This record gives sequence, C-alpha cells and structure tokens, in this order.
Amino acid sequence: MPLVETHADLGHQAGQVLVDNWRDTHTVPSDTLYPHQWSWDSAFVAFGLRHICPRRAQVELETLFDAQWADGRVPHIVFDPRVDADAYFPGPKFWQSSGAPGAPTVETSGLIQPPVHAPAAWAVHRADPEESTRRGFLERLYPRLAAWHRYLATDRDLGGRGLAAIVHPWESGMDNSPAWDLPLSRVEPLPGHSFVRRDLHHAAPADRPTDADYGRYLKLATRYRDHGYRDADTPHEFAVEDPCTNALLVAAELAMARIAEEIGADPTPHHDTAARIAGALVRLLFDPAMGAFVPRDALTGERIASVTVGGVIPLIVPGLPEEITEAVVDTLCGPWFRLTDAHMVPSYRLTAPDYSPRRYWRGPAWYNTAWLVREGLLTHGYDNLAQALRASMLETAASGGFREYVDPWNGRGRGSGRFSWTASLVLDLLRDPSGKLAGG
Ligand code: 2M8
Repeated sequence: MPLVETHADLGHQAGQVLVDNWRDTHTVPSDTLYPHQWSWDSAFVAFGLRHICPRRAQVELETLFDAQWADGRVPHIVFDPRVDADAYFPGPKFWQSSGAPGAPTVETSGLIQPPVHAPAAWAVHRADPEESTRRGFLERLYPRLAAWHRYLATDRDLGGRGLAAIVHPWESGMDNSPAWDLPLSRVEPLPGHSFVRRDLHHAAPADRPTDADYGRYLKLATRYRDHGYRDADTPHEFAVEDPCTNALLVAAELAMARIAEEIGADPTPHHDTAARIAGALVRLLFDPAMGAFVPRDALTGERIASVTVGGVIPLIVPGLPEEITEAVVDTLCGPWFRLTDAHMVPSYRLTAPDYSPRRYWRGPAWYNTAWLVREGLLTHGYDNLAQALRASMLETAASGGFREYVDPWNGRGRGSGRFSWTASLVLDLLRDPSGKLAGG
C-alpha cells in the first residue's frame, strides 16, 4: 500500500484510540495497565487530541490542574473514583493523599512527573484560539502553571544549585532507567511479600521493572507519604537532578513567556527563569566526555555517569552552545543510539552491558521520548535527521497496535497496546510536523 494511504489510515486509527481511552474528563494512558489520569501522559495526549477536539484537549489539562496541590505540585496520578481502588497498584489506599496538608479533595499520588504541560497548553490554545479565548482557557491555566513551575524551581531545588530534583524514579517518567541504579542502590527495598503488584496482570514480567525495583519504589514513596509529602521535612534517600525534567522546565518557561504575552502578562520573568535553569543545566549536567547530559545526585553532589535517552533530550533547549549541540547529535547518531538505523531512539545505550531490548526504560524505544528528541533536532536546525526520525516513528507505529514501547532493533511492540501517548503523538506528527516546544 502507498505510504500516504497507510498514513491516512494510521491517523484515523490513532484518533480512535484517543476516543476510546477518553473518560468524560480525561484520557487514560491505557485501558488495562493504567486506568487513571497520569500527569505527563495528559500533556502528551493534549498535543494530539487538539487535532481532533481542541475543547477536549483543554478539558484534559484543566482536569489535571483541578487536582493541583496548594504548594503548586501537579500530582503524577489523579485517581478516578469510578475505578476499582485495587485496579492499579499503588492506588489511593497506598498514597492516602486526602490526609496530607494542601492536597485536593480528589485522591492523587503525592509525586510529580516532568513539566510538559505549559508547552501543551500553548499548542492546545493555538489549535483553536477563538474557542480557547472564549473559554478563558489560558487566563485560567496560567496562574496554575506558574504555581507548578514555582514549586519545581524552589521547593524542589533540594541541591540548592538552581535545578529541580526528583525524589522518586517514578517522577522522571522513566521509572527503571539505569540512570537511577546508583542512587537507588542505597535504598533498602521493602520485602516482596509486603505488596501485590497489579501491572503483571496486564504485561509480561520480562517487560516490566523487577520486584526488587518495586520494593525500593515503595520504600521511598512510603517515607515521603509518612512525612506528609513535605519536601523540607522528608529525609529523602533519593534526590536527583534529572536533565530531562530540567530541560523540559526550560521549554515550559519559554512557553509560559508566550502564554503571558498572549494574555497581556509580563513575559520577562519567564525568560529570566528559563535562562537561569538553562545555564545551570549546561554548567552542572553536561558531560563533555560522554557527549551528553547526565543526572546529578543532589544528596552527594556527584554526577551519575550514565547516559540514557534523558541525557539527549536537553537538545530541546534553544540557544545551547554549538559545541554541546554538535556533541549531543554525534552521540545520537553514534553506536549508542544509532539514530539513523534503529527504530526511533533507544531509552538506553545499545552497547551497554546491561542494555535490555525489552525491559521497560532499560532499552526499549518510546514514542514520547522520540517525539522530544525530534523537537530538539528541529530546535537546532537538524531538519533532515528530524525528518528521518519522524519517518521511523510513523513506520514503527504503522506495524500495528500503538504499543507502549518497541524493541529498537526490530520494532516489535511491547507493553500495553492502544497506548494513548503513542496514538496522540503519531497523530501530531501526521497533522503538524512543525516544531512546537518552547512556543513553536
Ligand atoms: C509508567 O509509570 C507508572 C508509574 O507512574 C507505572 O509503571 O506503573 C511510566 O512509563 C510513566 O512514564 C508513565 O507516565 C506511566 C503511565 O503511562 O507509566
């Protein structure tokens, strides 16, 4: 079948996934594995949803921000009260958010995820500016987005170096990434018999994090919960400055500048914050010997010598020094990520001894990170590489199922099927191949 027809069909199927995964006020990442609302999933979903129903894309983000905490944090999961409390673990009974100070009435987790929301809000507005203005979409969301970014830039500057720290691997969105192995090794896991996983009912154990990983995730989350999710009071055992989260915060502040201009507010503070965080990112997290950005342990002050896809995503930051941009693109095209012949972008170095083609964030290629890398390539004028990556994403998706992640060597789908951000970002690539982070 000619490629153009395949793609027309692909767009239709992608739209159908988004329609089927819509739950009145939000989209579930997957009908089986993730039956609630997730934070960065909703932002990625909004980028695609705006092409078929801009109003729904607005509601997606508004629902998430209705669950914002008083301190500005946007929870990583908002639980749907209509779904059985045991359908996902750890569910509302574990997080006990309603007992925590400043939590919303709806049950949520106490963790966060990377800040993709402001760029999503700006893209959603531009999909139908008239309807957005009529509903006061940006005016209402702007102060909430500002509070969210303030929380990240201040309460989460746990290392005092001008970068936001994550306090749990789930906060990176790249849960079992090898980048967290070292800081996580200090955490004594809860014993396996003390919890019952639900994810293994829906996905192959070899595709998911291990029980030992879960034991550590739960240990960290329990300690945070038992300190009321108060950052200053929790003796964090894990606090890491993640390059991907901080690069997204830069892009998000630049999007805030565009939103501020649109609603007649002052964009200057957003430009200033973006420049400050970008400076710290380059100074503290770029590793010239690796040709990539690496995380930094906020507790020890040491860099973690592990390059993952999170270390190339900072390409989305405009105005990086040229030698850094070139080094990161070389890394992407070299044997670690093989941009021009792998399926999309592997989540971990293909040559690493502990690389796994199927275990979740330890090797498989994901659509959201490929979409971000493509945005980074466009930001710095690598249009041909961006075009090749788009083709790779569409071809991989066309092989079927809108899977959660794929084996970078053969493109075979893994994890959940009919996955929302996969469908959404494929739709976005089909309908709007232009760059759109940081205001487009
Ligand atoms: C995955 O994370 C959740 C925990 O938040 C899980 O494994 O149960 C990650 O891929 C994360 O990035 C994503 O937001 C979430 C829902 O799709 O699933």
